[in-house]
Formats: sequence, structure tokens, C-alpha cells
Amino acid sequence: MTIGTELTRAQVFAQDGFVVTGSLLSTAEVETYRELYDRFLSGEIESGDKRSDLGSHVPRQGVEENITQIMWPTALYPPLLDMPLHSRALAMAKELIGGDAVFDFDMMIHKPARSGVPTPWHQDAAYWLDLPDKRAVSIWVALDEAVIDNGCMWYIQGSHEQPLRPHYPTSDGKNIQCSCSEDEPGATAVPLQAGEGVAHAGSTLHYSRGNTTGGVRRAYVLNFRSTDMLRLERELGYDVGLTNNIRTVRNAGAVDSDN
Ligand SMILES: O=C(O)CCC(=O)C(=O)O
Repeated sequence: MTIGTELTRAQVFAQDGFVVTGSLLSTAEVETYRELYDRFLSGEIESGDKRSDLGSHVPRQGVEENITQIMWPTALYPPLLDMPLHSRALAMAKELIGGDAVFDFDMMIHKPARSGVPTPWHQDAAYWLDLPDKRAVSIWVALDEAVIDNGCMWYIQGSHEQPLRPHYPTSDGKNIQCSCSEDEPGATAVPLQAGEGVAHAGSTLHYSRGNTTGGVRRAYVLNFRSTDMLRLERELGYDVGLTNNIRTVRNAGAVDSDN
């Protein structure tokens, strides 16, 4: 598909390290996903150790997580695999990184109303093994309108072309972060309507502000990489938290050489 008069969506993705996908879910479908999402959040669908707090570096005000992260919703509730989003996101991933793209893992990231905790700046590839073929795409789908004040995604345009930055554990040691800010050249906020998506590459710098609004910000994120690299990743014993949900710096390229 051509965006504007010049570049295709795949070319924008290759150039900027992110691209808006347009609508991936109808209004009715968004409602179905929200209902399912809320069953995860309420605990009706159990998530066990797959559930954690991506904002745990900030003391919690209530019982809910600052930023609820549920890894592998499809493993916890396999019917999700047959719902529309997975096939549409796979088609988008093939368009963006090539026909050999396959599903790697998925996650839910929820910012409760007035939780106010930013997602730390990071590059996903810092969490992952350093694979020879680095093609990877995350498709971040808004289930609520995502705006700056409730935590829409921010990216640094072109950052996927730069070496990975050193990453450090967050102050509580549960997640990782790197040095970056909205003041860097190329910093771009990507507001979305519910049902729309934005795709980013594995090495694109990203973050989101805290949710200071009275509404929730629910996002569903689907990740894809090449068939061969998925096989290699699993052979090397890494399954992105499926058996052992511990997040740390795994990519040698993101380890601070001073440490
Ligand atoms: O939803 C967020 O705030 C962060 C999402 C994220 O880090 C990701 O999709 O890789």
C-alpha cells in the first residue's frame, strides 16, 4: 500500500522505524476485545506469573499495578489466536518485514485511569537475544483512543538505524530502561483512535507518558519476527517470558560496556 504520493507503508517503516497501520479492528470488534481484556484485568482469566507491573519503579498508590503488563494472552486464552486481530496483524507484519514473518508473542499493556506512570524509554531488542536476522515488528493496537495525556506511544524517528543504547535495570530491577527523552531529535507522539495500530521495529526507541486522564488506556501488542529467527530463538531457550517471565538485558549490544 502507498502512503501519500511517495512511500509505501513498508518504506516508511524501514525509514522511520515505525509506521501507523490504520484501522485493524472495527468498533464492534474493539468492544469484543475490550470485554475480553477486562476479564484478564479482573482476574477472571487467570494470568499468574505472566502478569506484572511495567511501572513498578514507582511506589503504588493502590492495589492495581501502575502499568499492568500481561505477557502471552494467547497462551493463557488460546481462542484469541482465532480472533481477527492476529491474522490481520500477521498480514501487516508480512507487509512490513517480509513474507517469512511469523507470530512470536503477544502482550497486554494497560494504564489505569490517573495512574500517571510513564513507560520507561527502551528498545525491545535490548530485552531479546541478539539474533543474526534482526527483522522484528511489534504491532501496538489501541483499544481505547490513545492520546498524549493517557499514554500514546512516542518514538524516536530513525533510532532503529543506530546502535542499541546501553540499558539498565529500572530502580526496582524488574524492567529495563535507557537514557532518552522527548527532547531528542525525531521524537514523535503517535495518537490513535481505538482499533488503530502503530508498528515499530525491534530497535526503535519508544516510551509513553503516564495516564493522567480519568479513562483507562488499554493496548494489545503483537510481535512478529522471521520464521528462522523464531526457531533459533526457541532453540536457544528463549520464549519471551512464556516459561520464565523475567525481564532483563539479554542483548549484548545493549549491555553497558563500562559495567
Ligand atoms: O504501551 C506502552 O506504554 C509500552 C509498549 C511497549 O513498550 C511495546 O509495545 O514494546
